[in-house]
Amino acid sequence: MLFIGLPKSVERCICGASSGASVARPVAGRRVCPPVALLVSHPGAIMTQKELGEGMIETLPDGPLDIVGDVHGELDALLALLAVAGYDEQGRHPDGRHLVFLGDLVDRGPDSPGVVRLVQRLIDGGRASCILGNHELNLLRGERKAGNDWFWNENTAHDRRYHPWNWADPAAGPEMLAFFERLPLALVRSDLRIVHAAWHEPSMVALSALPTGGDFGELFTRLDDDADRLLESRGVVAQAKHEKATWRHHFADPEVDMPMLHAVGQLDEDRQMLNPVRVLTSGVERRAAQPFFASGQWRFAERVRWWDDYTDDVPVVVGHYWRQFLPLDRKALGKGDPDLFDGVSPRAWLGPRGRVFCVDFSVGGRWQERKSPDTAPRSRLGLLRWPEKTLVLDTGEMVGTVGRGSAPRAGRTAPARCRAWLPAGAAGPRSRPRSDGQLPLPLHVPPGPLPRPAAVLRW
Ligand SMILES: [Mn+2]
Repeated sequence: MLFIGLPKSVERCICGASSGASVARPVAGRRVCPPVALLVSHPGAIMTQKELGEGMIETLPDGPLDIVGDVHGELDALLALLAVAGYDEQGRHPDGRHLVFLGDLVDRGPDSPGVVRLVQRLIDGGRASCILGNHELNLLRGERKAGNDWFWNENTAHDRRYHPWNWADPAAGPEMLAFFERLPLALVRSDLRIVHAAWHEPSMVALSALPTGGDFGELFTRLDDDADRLLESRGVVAQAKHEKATWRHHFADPEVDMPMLHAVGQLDEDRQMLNPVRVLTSGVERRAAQPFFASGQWRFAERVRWWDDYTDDVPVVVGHYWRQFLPLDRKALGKGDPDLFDGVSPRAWLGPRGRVFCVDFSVGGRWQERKSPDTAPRSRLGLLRWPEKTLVLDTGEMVGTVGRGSAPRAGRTAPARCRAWLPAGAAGPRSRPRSDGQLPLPLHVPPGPLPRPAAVLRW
């Protein structure tokens, strides 16, 4: 088991939920609050003799890294990015760089099976590492979610909007799931932490207190079941059901004047935060102040900027959150929740000490951009160079990041804020005025047409 930089004990409720429970009894050497003590000591949580830490958190190799954001089946963008970044057909880099994939390789885009095959081949060749994203986890759990019918082959009406796409070979399904099963939840070394959505110390501690088998999908389901039992015993489920009763026929109607359902919001927050695998792969959520409509239904709990509470020395790199390299119409992408990056430069390190970076630039929405072939895509697939801290994008742009390592200042919650950093319709970062005065602007933007992906790399 490997936990770098974790404290021996915590002085607050490690579930992180807003229940306000006090620190109570030790479990597996950690001090945890009563609900989590109940959760981790529940017989249903014990699966096999294997320790959870084993295979969940792995060590990054030494040397320079190229950390690639969520690919979401966009194979051409990935091939273009690798070519731009200087990788050869075998995934070798002249400077010995190592690729790290942040998870969410699949769904929505035109060639999820192709992306998985490529990344698997890079990993088998020792050229790359990859962590588990929530989209891979959905497949491991057997969940049918928007954009993942390429795997299930059920030709669902909802997913026809993503066609044409390459379907998974049903015979290759088990092998693909076995590949996802081998992916760790986090990768660490002394100068870096890599996780798909959130580095949330209480969840890390909770994971370390749990015994498990090697099956993430099964673990996830058991953690959910345990959380449900706990919340039922506390009456939260009954309260939420009562609240929902009046509105149950209106949850998919964006026009209805939906009131805030507080118990439903609390239940959603608790279900998210009591499952540490959920927190690491899909982030920290809290009861919302107001209901909002997103991805086809009313919601009462929202994602929060967990990085605003991250004050550790070791930087964290994540994907998952739909950052906008150029301003995008979030509503058109089905995202009705508040934009966590509102007013923050897409090149900015996040949090009070500028120690967190998100490398997801919304290429998961490119399937929709492709429907307007005359318009250049505004989404990007990007990689973050470490330790250089520069961004390389599939379009050939290379830009610096800003705001890392700034000292904490009173009253300053997010570094490198710059409102409306690019007006809608503006050209790329070349035209951007330097507003932060801290780090260099674009290092290099190649002239001429964009690189042709498939012609450069063949796999
Ligand atoms: Mn994700």
